[in-house]
Amino acid sequence: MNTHSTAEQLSTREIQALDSAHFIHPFTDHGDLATRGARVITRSDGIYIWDSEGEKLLDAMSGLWCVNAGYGRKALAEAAYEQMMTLPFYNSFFQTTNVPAVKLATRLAALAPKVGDRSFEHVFFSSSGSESNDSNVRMVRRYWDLLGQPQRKVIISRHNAYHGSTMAGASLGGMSGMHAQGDLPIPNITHIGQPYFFEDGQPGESADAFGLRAAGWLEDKILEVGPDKVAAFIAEPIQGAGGVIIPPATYWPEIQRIVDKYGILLISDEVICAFGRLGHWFAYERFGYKPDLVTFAKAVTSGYIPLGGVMVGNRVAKVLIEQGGEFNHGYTYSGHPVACAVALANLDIMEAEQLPQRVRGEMGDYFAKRFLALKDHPLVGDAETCGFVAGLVLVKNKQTKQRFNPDDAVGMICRGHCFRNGLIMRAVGDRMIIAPPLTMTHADIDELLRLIHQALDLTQADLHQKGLI
Ligand code: PXG
Repeated sequence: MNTHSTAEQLSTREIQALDSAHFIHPFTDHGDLATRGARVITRSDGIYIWDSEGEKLLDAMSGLWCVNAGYGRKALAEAAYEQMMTLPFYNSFFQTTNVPAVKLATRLAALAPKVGDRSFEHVFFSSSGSESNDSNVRMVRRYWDLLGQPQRKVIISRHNAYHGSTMAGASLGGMSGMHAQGDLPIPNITHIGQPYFFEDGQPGESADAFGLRAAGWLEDKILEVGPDKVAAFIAEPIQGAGGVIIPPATYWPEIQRIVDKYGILLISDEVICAFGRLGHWFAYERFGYKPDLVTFAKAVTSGYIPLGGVMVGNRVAKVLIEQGGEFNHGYTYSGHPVACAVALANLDIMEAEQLPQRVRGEMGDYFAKRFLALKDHPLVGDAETCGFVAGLVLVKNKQTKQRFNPDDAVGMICRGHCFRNGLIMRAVGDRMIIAPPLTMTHADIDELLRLIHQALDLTQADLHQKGLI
C-alpha cells in the first residue's frame, strides 16, 4: 500500500487499518479502537469538520478547546508559510533570539490585564500546556530556593483538575485514573476538593456559601501541610477536562484571600480559559483574582500549530532575573519562530473581530440563554455556562436529581447520538460539555442547540428502551 498518498486516496478502511497497526493514540483503549476503527477527520471550515466518509460535523469542542478563531483561516497558514521561508527555526538558548518570539512576548505582556500591583512583563515559551506546567514547577521551586526558603516545595492542586500528561502535569492534575498508572503524583504535590456545587453542595446550602466552604479546603490543607512548606496553589479558572466545573462567585475571591494570607504563589492554568474563551484575553480577569503565573497553550494559535507558555508575573520574574543567574531549564522549541508568527496572526484575527468582546457581549448572552433553556429537558439535571464554555449533567430523575450509575455510561450513549447526528460534544462521566469556536453566529448557535436537543431526545428514547429511565 502506498502510504504516502493523501487521506483522500486511501479508503477509510485502509486508513483505519494503518492507524491501528502503527499509531498509538493518546488516552485511547487500543484494543477497543482496533475493533471499531477510528473516525478519520479529513478537512474543516469555519465551525465544521468532515470525516473521510463525507459526514459533516458541527465541532462544538473547537478541536479540543483550541480552535477559538474557527477553521479555514488563510491568514494563519500564510503567516506560517512566510515565517518558514524566512526563518523556519532557530533556538533561543545561546544568547540568540528571533523576531516573532520577541513580538509575541511583548504583545502577550501588553494583553495581560494588570490587577492591582500584579502585572506581567515576561513570558516563557514551550510547545504545550503540559510542558508549561512542568516549567511552572521548576520556576516555583527555583523562586523559593532563591528566596532562601527551599523547604517550600509543596504545590496544592485539586481533585479532578487537568494540568497535562507529563510526569509533573499529571501529578498536578487530580485525575485518579492517571495517578494509578505510573506511581503518581510525584512527591510534594497534594490535592483538595473541587468546587462542584451540584455534587457537593449540602441540602439548604447556597452556592455562595458552598464556594466559601470549598475555598476553605485550601486553608485546611495549608495548615495540615504547614504554611512554611507550601510553595503554590494551582487551579484552572473553570475545570475544563474535569467536566466544566464552574466555581460559585465567592470561590476565587476567597482563594485570593487565603493565598495572600500565607504568601503562597498562585498559578492560574488557563490552557482552556484564555484567549477569549471566557470573554477576556486571560480568564483571571473574569474572576478578578491576581495570579503570579499563568499557563497558556491551545488557543494562543487557535490550535493551528503547537505553542504554549507561562506568563511570568513580576513577583516571580524579578527574583528569577535579578537573583537567579542561569535557570537550567528550557525546550528546543521555546519561542519557535513559526509558532510565534502564527500566534501573532491569530491575535490579529481575535483583535480585528473582537472575539473576546463578542463572547463577553450579546453573543455570549445569547449562547447562555439558549444553552440554559436545556434545563427544561427531562434528562438535564442542571446546565451552566461561562463565556463560550458550557456543561450539563444528565440525571435519571429530574425532581430528585438522582444520578445515573457510572456503569450505565450515559454520557457515552449521549455522545454516540451526537456523533451519529452531526455534532461533536464531549462526555465526561454523566456531564456533556461544549466549548465552541468564538466565531459562532446567532444562526450557528441555533443550529448547535437544535443538534443538542436532538441528541438529548435520542438519548432519552435510548435510555428508556434500555430500561435505564
Ligand atoms: N492544562 C489544562 C487546563 C488543560 O486543559 C493541559 C494543561 C495540557 O495541555 P497539553 O497541550 O499538554 O495537552 C490541558 C489540556 C479533554 C482534554 O479531554 C483536555 C486537555 C487535553 C486533552 C484532553 O477535555 N487539556
